Formats: sequence, structure tokens, C-alpha cells
Amino acid sequence: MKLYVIPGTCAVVPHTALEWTDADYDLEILDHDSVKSEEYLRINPQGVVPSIVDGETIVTQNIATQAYIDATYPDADIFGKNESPADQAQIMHWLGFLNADLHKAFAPLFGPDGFIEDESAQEKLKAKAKENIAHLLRLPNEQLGKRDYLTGTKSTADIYLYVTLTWAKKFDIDMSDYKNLDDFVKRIEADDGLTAVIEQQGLEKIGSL
Ligand SMILES: N[C@@H](CCC(=O)N[C@@H](CS)C(=O)NCC(=O)O)C(=O)O
Repeated sequence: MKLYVIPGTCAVVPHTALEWTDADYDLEILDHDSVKSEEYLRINPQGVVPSIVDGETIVTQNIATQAYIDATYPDADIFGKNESPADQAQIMHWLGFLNADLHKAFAPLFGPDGFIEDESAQEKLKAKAKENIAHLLRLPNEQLGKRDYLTGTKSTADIYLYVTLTWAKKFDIDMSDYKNLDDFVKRIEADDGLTAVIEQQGLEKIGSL
């Protein structure tokens, strides 16, 4: 199995999941240019990471890559030890929130010119995006006041949350009210799989928000 990543992106999530499996896998590190190359577009026509190639199988979309890893290595419990239907719904709830709502909310910060050309309008758009992200982050902050991990046991949802927190810190989003998230960063950065990924992708731990 080969995983395609760009360092520090949402591809940290399936990468950490693969570390949790203890399986052999190949890693291909792309950048913002090579992700748009003709060769890679044949794998992922959207020109984004993550992607998995496993023999004849190609899997794109972050949540689908996680589902593929989970189905291939069920003993790794990458979705946590959530057995009841209600608990399994929780992991999908948080992955949906993280992938469709929180991740997407960063788009105006990563590429404001894709929304509007005028530079002063871009500044207003970015300010609004930061407010929106801070507002969305109150939900995982509340959840982590009740438990150590989003669904009770450690899962890929926690890694996805962590990645978005590193972005929020990079864009100077005010998270001073979110003590539970700050505590969570220390907890999740102690994970061996995440630590290995941070090293392999040439990243640094953030320590706090
Ligand atoms: N909906 C896609 C979104 C993937 C996505 O936005 N990937 C970003 C990184 S987080 C990307 O590869 N962007 C291209 C780039 O950074 O050049 C998924 O869930 O896989």
C-alpha cells in the first residue's frame, strides 16, 4: 500500500492511521507543484492529498482512505474501540464535522484569491473565516471537557482535530478560551504514531495552542 501526502496537511490523518497498524507501507511525499502533475492527477483527478494506491485499487478522499485502512487492518482500531451502533455513529459524526465543516472553513485562509480578487475584500473574508473557525472549535472544546478523546477512545478523529489545531495556531486564531483543546494537544502529541508521522513529514510538535 502506498500513501501520498503533503507534509502538515490532512494527509497526516491516514498516515498516522497506517502507523497505528504496524503494517509495511510506502510513503510518497508530494508538494504543492507535484500534487498537480499529470502523473499524480491520474491517481487523484482533484490534485489533492491524501490518496492510497494498493495494487489495482485507488482510494481518494480522506475519510475513504481511513475506511480503507480500517477495513484492511481491523485490529488496529483506527476508529477507536467503539462497538455499539451509537458509538460507531459518533466516529462518523466527528469525521463528518472535521472533514466537511471545520477543514472547509480554512479554505478562505489557505486560498483567499480563489474566492475574491480584491485584496481588501480578502482581508475581510479572512477575518470572517477566523471568527467562523473559532466558533466551530467550541464544539470539540466542549466535548473534550467530558472525555480525553472525541469519541472516548483514541481515533483518527482526534488526529484530524489535531491537524486543524496546528492550522488554527499558524493563522493566529484566538483559542485562549479553549483550555480543553490546549490540554488535548499535549495528550495527542504524546501518541507514538503521530510522533513518527511528525518526524517522517519533517514537522514539529506545537506543544500548546
Ligand atoms: N475533500 C478532500 C480534501 C483534500 C484536501 O483539501 N487536501 C489538501 C490538503 S489538506 C490538498 O491536497 N491541497 C492541495 C495543495 O495543498 O496543494 C479530502 O477529504 O480528501
